[in-house]
Amino acid sequence: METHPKKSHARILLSSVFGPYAQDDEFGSRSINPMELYHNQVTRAQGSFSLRMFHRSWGIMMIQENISAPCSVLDFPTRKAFARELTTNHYDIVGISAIIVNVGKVREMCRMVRELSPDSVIVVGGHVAAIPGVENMIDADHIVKGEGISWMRRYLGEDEHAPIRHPLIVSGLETRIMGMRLPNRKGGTAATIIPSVGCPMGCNFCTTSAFFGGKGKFVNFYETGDELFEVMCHIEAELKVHSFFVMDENFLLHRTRAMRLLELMKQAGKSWELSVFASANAIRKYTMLELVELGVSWVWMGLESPKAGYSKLQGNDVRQLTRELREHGIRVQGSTIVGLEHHTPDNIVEEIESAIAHQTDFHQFMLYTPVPGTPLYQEMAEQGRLLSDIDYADVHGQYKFNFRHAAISREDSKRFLDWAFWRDFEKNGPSLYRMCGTMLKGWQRYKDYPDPRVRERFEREVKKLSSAYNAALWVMEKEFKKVNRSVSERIHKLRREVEKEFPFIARLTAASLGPILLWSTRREENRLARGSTYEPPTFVERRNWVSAT
Ligand code: B12
Ligand code: SF4
Repeated sequence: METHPKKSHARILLSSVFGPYAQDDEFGSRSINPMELYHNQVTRAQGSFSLRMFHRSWGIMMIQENISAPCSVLDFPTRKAFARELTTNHYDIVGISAIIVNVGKVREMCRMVRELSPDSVIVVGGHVAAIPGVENMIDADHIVKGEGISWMRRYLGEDEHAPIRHPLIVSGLETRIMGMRLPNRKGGTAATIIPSVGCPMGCNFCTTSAFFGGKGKFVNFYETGDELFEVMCHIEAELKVHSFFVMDENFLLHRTRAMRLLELMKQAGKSWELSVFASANAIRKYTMLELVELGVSWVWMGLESPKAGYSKLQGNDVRQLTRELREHGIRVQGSTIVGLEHHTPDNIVEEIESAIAHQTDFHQFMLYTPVPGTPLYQEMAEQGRLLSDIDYADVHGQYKFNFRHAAISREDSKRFLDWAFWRDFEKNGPSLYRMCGTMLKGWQRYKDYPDPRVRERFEREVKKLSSAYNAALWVMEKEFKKVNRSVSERIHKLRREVEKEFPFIARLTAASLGPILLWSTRREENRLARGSTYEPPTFVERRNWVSAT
């Protein structure tokens, strides 16, 4: 492969695509597609109870940390900020990171680089690279498919097999709920760790699996529990965290690594909390006690549909599994696909109801979407079922089908999707309430557990439940009467239970903080009704910069 003539002396800018994001514009921003995880695809129908937060662009942070060239990361710029960065600093290489929906922004950013910094080499990476014919849509010099750290190291003439250094990443930013911004306390938010990219399960629709090699393949940054433990200890010390958001598509699938991590955690007395993604078959490789001792407190699990035949769900009663996890204090985020091949207008309501009956703490719904690069996309293309006039900005699974479904129209796909979100909210209540229920069960079950690491973790969690969350329960109980009286009664019962466990503090906070939260919740409801949206702030971070000449 060709290397850059300046090798590690090349000055590099790595940028994510420009905002604002939560608006409709000609570059592909969509109001339905904000730069938010929960409000975009999980709690979007939950009004002021929706969990709002931003996440940094970890791919470019990982690349920056693992090269020795002088490098700036520009995250969530405006077009103006991107232009300013290009003109105030000279860059030999401009790297742009994007996913498929943002191809229109990449096109514009390439145009801007050619105009404002004509000597720069343009490198585009991330999922956008999977679009067939992307080289004719954007004016870039290199379009990188798959893992980017090794590519960039090769391009700079560096050792692509050198160990991976992990950047310090605070997982969520500017978290808000019920109209309140949570305080930005050091260590108050989980740290993100990224043990691998890709997933060997190779589900036909899965874009992350396909992008990093497909079935049977993935790229491991940290092979062993020992390596992972070392990285986590470092991050714990620097960021003062106990809690980790483990960004690995199927963390529990790698049992040897996870069990070694547990062994080391026990030896060192680490009372860590892990939020993980895992498929049902992988979770079933563990006993509940192993999961609890490993600190697993939140699991993102694909429910898809029991009739779809995905191997990860084979032989698993996922509803029973969800119940069990929650009884052990593990919050479950379910993910259901709307518009699978076997769905029809006659059976889809029943399928959505069945998904909702899992009673997960959070529930993501996504349209079945053939995304470029996946086996599903290939199959649909071969069958001539892809709709040709759909803007890539609308291919994200939260709007309408981008293919001809055998039984469901494009318009109806959106109606069913929106209904699924609403129905889950109406029947199961705000996710914050559901989480509180799971936390209480965990505390009740494990408060006297012999392992002090486990007790300490549940004690940490329950502190929030016995104070601020109980005030939130008081508000949710009041406000939810308008939506569903029986859920409001269930919230009331839970609040009483919390107050029985913590008679003084829980009542005191409900009485003192409750009215303030009620006021901020109603104010937020009004703001949302007026169309208010949230945007992430811009970040500029420089590394090896001083040594640059
Ligand atoms: C965190 C995250 C987000 C964050 C925002 C991140 C950000 N700042 O942009 C939030 C929650 C806001 C978000 C939103 C959305 N997301 Co998102 N998100 C993720 C998630 C979970 C992790 C991304 C990550 O950091 N991975 C780890 C890093 C290391 O991997 P990476 O980013 O792929 O980077 C590697 C390579 O791609 C490459 N690379 C990346 N950039 C560059 C740049 C250069 C120059 C080079 C050389 C290489 C390179 O090198 C990196 C290291 O190997 C992924 C799923 C996943 N597991 O990756 C989905 C994912 C990226 N999101 C996805 C989607 C569809 C969305 C949404 C449209 C929501 C939705 N409806 O699903 C919105 C779009 C918002 C918007 N307006 O742009 C899809 C992308 C699909 C596709 N093929 O384009 C993914 C893959 C999820 C999925 N499986 O469907 N997302
Ligand atoms: S198990 Fe999940 S991450 Fe793995 S391929 Fe299937 S959908 Fe993708």
